[in-house]
This record gives sequence, structure tokens and C-alpha cells, in this order.
Amino acid sequence: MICSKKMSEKAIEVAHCQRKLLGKSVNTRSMGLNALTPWLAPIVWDGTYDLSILDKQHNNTRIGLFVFAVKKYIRFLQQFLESAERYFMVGHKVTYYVFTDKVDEVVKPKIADGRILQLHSVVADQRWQDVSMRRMEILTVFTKKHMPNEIDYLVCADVDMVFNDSVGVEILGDLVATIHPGYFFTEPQHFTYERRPISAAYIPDGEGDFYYMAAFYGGKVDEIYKLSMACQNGIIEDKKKNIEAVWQEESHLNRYLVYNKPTKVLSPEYLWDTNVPYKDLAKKKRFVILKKIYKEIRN
Ligand code: 4GW
Ligand code: MN
Repeated sequence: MICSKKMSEKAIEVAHCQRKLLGKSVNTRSMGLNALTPWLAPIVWDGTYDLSILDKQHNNTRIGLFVFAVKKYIRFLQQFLESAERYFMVGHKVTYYVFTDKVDEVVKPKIADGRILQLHSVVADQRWQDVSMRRMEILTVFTKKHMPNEIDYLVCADVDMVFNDSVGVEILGDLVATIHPGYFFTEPQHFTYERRPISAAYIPDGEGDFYYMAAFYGGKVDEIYKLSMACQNGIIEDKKKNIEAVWQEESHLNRYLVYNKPTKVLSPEYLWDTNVPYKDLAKKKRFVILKKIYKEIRN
């Protein structure tokens, strides 16, 4: 017992060193390779936690998975849900909150006991930027009205993704965000934050820790309420000025997270892009970005 515990500790150290070496070999920033942020939030990597302990702690936890599948993106939904049944919070109480303009066209997957699929109708905005940003508005409504009675934690995801390995309760925390796989080794001055002071999403040079991707984040329901309110208010302020942040709601999310530090950060294992050159960085590719053929998804 003692021996195997020692060995697993060693494995964490070795994996950590390997990541650090990889970072050095490409001569770039290595902050995200740590297992802790400078404000002492864990950065979740495979091997840094014991799921059997966490599963027991979350025995009664109810988890929501929020996703939009509007217009042509409905094509991704079936595979998304089927892969979530295989890998997302297996054994826990899960409610899927699916928003679509085509409720009748949804192919319902076989869902395990203790899991619920909620289908909700949402308007189909004309501009894709508005479809993507609409998610913040819907979040402000649902995290206030319905979700507080239904779930404890909410996880928000893009639909053009597939679960490819386990994603469990190790990702739960008050406020959780995932490092963008494309900006993993990037110095903060090169992050694609919104840099125009006129925008509500503005982040001045010298501020900010990570570039987070809006395709996977979550937290306690009341924390996501606060986050979505802040982002939605920023989006409205910008619209009044006839401007739009460079990466829409992702820019507002990043701004929020500079001043409201996440309590847990997910490594790129949780947002894996097969285009990323450092393949060895993540042993588990848990939630993978699908390659899109733009002429198939443009509305
Ligand atoms: C370009 O033609 C489009 S359409 C860009 C986004 C579109 C879109 C996005 C859409 O038509 N319907 C939709 O439901 N969405 C939702 O917004 C969906 O959940 C999607 O995953 C999310 C963000 O859009 P995206 O995945 O295309 O963004 P990136 O490229 O940053 O992953
Ligand atoms: Mn996406």
C-alpha cells in the first residue's frame, strides 16, 4: 500500500517534469505546466488527483451540462451527447440543458439512469457571432430561475466537440476555466485579449494570467450567474457603442476571469485540439475539438 502510494506520487512528479522539459524544449512560457496557479488554484492534469476520493465527496452532487446547437450546428449534437454518456460524469446525476432552434430534429441518445435531457427552444440569430454570444443571455436566465433548484454545478460547453476520455468530478469547483490549447505556451502580451479600451472586454497590457477558451468552463450555479451577468452586460454595453469584442463572449469571459480568478484551472487535456504540435503534452485527450468544414456549418 505504502509502496504503491509512493509510486503514484513519483508518477505525478515524473509527468510534471516531462511537461516542464517539453516546455523548455520549445523555449516558451511554462506557467500553465505547473500544477498550481500563482493564486494557488489547482491546474488539473491526469495523475494529480484521486478520483475515488472525489467521487465519494460528490456522491450527491447534481451537475448540469449546458450546450447550444443552433442552425447547422445541430449536426454535432448527437455525437456530443453520445460521447457525454460514455465519458462525462459517469455514475453521477447529470442534467443536459440543450438549446436549439430545431427541438423536433433532435435525435435523443439512450441516456443512463440518473441522467436527464432537457430540450429548450432558442431563437436562431442571423449572425453567428450573435448565436455564440446569445449563450450568455440564456445563462443569465437559467442560472437565476431554473437551475438553482435542479443542479449544484454547471458546466458550459461548445457542441462542436467530442468527449474522448473521462471527464469527471475532478473538474468541479466554484469557478473553473480551461486554458486555450492554442495559447498554452504564449506570453500574455500576445494573448488575443480585447485590447481596445472602448470595449467592456478590455484587458490592459500586463494584466491576465492565461488565455481561456470559452468552449469549456463551469462552476457553482451562482458563480456562473455572476459570470454570465457580467459578460452579458459587457456585450450589451459594446452593442450600444456599435462595437463587438474581438472574440465575442470569449473576450468578455477572459476579462471577467482576470478580475475574478478561477478557483480551478483545467489543463488542455480538457480542450484538446489535434492541430496542437505538442502531442505529448496531454496523456489524456478528454474533450476534443472537431475539425470543421466551414462550408458545411456556415449559415
Ligand atoms: C460560422 O459560420 C459559425 S456558425 C460560427 C459559429 C456558429 C454557430 C455556433 C452556430 O451556427 N450554431 C451554434 O449553435 N453555435 C454554438 O456556438 C455552438 O454551441 C458552438 O459550439 C458555439 C461556438 O461556436 P464555434 O464552435 O463555431 O466557435 P469556435 O470556432 O471558437 O469553436
Ligand atoms: Mn467550438
